[in-house]
Amino acid sequence: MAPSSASATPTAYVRPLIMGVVNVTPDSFSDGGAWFAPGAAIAHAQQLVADGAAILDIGGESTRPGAVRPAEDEEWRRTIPVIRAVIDLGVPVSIDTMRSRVAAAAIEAGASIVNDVSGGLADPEMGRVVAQAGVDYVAMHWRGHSVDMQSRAVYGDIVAEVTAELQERVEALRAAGVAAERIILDPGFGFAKLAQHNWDLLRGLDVLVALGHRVLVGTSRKKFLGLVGRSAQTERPALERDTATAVTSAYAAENRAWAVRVHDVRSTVDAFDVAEALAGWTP
Ligand code: PMM
Repeated sequence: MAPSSASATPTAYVRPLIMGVVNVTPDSFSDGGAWFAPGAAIAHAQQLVADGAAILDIGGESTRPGAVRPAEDEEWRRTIPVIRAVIDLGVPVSIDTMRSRVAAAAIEAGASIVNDVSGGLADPEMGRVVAQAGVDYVAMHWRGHSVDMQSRAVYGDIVAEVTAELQERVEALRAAGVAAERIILDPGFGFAKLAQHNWDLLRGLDVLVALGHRVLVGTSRKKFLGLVGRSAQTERPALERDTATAVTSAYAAENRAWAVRVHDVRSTVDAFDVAEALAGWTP
């Protein structure tokens, strides 16, 4: 008897890396400043690694819609001591910053990835600093600072526009000397995007992946995940969006994302385990 499709040859499944978020901020939308004290941030980073994070992303600036920027020295004070403290946990450390001087200090402290939500647009020196250091660089899709970014959430074809705008960033970064293989692209969920834009962008993730760069997906706890189903009437609070995040993480994995950036690592580990079991993967 011919094998049924249910027992067909396992499909190739590549498990994305999980980047665990450590927001050293008093005002992040996703965790309300729970990790603002350095000791709390360090303990949280240890827990994320124990849970399965393969990268730690340390940030000192909240980018929630409407957020006001901290001064550069304040961002430095929030992030650099935490990076120094977590650098020996055994996973690569990423600095979430739009400022080249904070990025340079973080690299000096041991960070090997610069995660810039502005894709180099906020600080003209960023490309040069990253090129000189030879580190990985996440270029996220961005249309301006958080204080008024939602006024720029105007698109015809969002997938095509985000892809084209990221391609422009790649060209600018390469012109600044950043090696193509160091550039990781991120569609920037929630940044200058309304709820429907985020769904359209996630559905079109394969278009961005097809550019050939590694792709990072950051849907974790974002507002559009709090507006689905029965909770659409009353927005679900950020801390109750981890199951929805695990589902979008699994979708990102199916569509060959390189990594997902999440706050709750355990639920995304679960989602990836389930996807692997379905794909017939055995350890
Ligand atoms: N989102 C936030 C912050 N940094 N970095 C990348 N690369 N991608 C994102 O989607 C992203 C980011 C905002 O979320 P947070 O304040 O909870 O960290």
